Amino acid sequence: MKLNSIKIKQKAIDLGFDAVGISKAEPTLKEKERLYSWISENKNGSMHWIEHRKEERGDIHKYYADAKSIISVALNYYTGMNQKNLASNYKFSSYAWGDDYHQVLKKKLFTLFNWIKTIKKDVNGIVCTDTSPLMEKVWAQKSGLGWIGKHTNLITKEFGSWVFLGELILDVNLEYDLSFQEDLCGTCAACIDACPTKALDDYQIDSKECISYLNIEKRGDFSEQDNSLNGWIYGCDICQEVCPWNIKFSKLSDEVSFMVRDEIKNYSDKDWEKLSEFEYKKIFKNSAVKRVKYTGLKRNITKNKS
Ligand code: B12
Ligand code: SF4
Ligand code: SF4
Repeated sequence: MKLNSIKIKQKAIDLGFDAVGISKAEPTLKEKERLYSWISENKNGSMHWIEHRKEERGDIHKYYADAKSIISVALNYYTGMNQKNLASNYKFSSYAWGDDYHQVLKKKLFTLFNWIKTIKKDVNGIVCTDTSPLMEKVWAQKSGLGWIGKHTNLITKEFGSWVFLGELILDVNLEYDLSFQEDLCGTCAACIDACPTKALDDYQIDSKECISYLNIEKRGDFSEQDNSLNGWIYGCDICQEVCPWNIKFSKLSDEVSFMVRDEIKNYSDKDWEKLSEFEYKKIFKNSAVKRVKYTGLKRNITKNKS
């Protein structure tokens, strides 16, 4: 069998990905400039890891010199439920209700990569999701999966923005998809208006103002100046919940590992307030919530109480 884009895309869908597209690894000069100016305005806050590897983020060949093709995948995580279905007023973003997406996507991407290697032995590549130094939304758009909305997330026409992104970068040429050219936000500004901390400004986010940054990425204690978390103790979904593309086009995910864990669904405010480290470790085994550690989650609960 000869390796070609149609077969790769079919295999990705067979493995459970909801969308897949392929783009040529080429310079991203405009996006690099925007990234650099975003960093120079300190919109990354204390996420210095973005700055430290900005050259790779802005130039795919600085990250992987032999890169020829980028296979972008999206995996839908919409469970059909929202915050109103949870017992507590302390809110977890739905992206963290189930198993850690990094593990779920990487497993599927490695399976895809190994399958490709059975067809073409000498192909080399890198599997990425979230933590690798590349602009995933930019590549997803170039691979034709959707557009970057005013809330700065990648929106697909088929599933809205409740999708995780991942990539398989290969050192071989393939046939490429057309990049997604349209901006289907139009005159809508629902996300900008709904953001309680005013973190959004037309296609850009000031992370320092964003609740998701404050309760996940910010280390140490909160300062007087830090925004209210508005009840969120892990992540924030507000700008995505109000997006008409999510309201109209969300579809239930087939991925059972993303379904909400019982404790996240049923725990009361009191249960979260008296959460022990032992319980924390048990509830959040293989969960993205581990990123904040026990002390981080307790810090977020305390900030919401005060
Ligand atoms: C840093 C980071 C964050 C930061 C900053 C978010 C951000 N929007 O950049 C914080 C902690 C706030 C965050 C929060 C969230 N994140 Co996050 N995050 C990342 C990460 C690791 C890097 C993103 C990055 O490079 N940002 C820097 C900016 C400059 O890059 P960019 O957004 O790609 O840049 C484009 C736009 O900003 C725009 N732009 C910039 N300036 C200008 C100016 C003009 C005029 C225009 C038109 C455009 C424009 O163009 C840039 C490039 O061209 C990615 C994974 C990855 N490796 O890409 C995940 C990622 C973006 N996050 C993800 C998720 C799920 C979230 C949350 C939804 C989680 C949650 N529920 O709490 C929130 C969403 C908050 C929000 N409204 O964006 C997903 C998004 C999936 C999707 N459908 O898009 C990603 C892709 C992870 C993944 N693998 O699935 N995240
Ligand atoms: S995640 Fe929440 S705080 Fe951050 S931009 Fe969206 S609505 Fe605003
Ligand atoms: S809420 Fe409106 S402006 Fe914001 S991303 Fe969705 S369609 Fe675009």
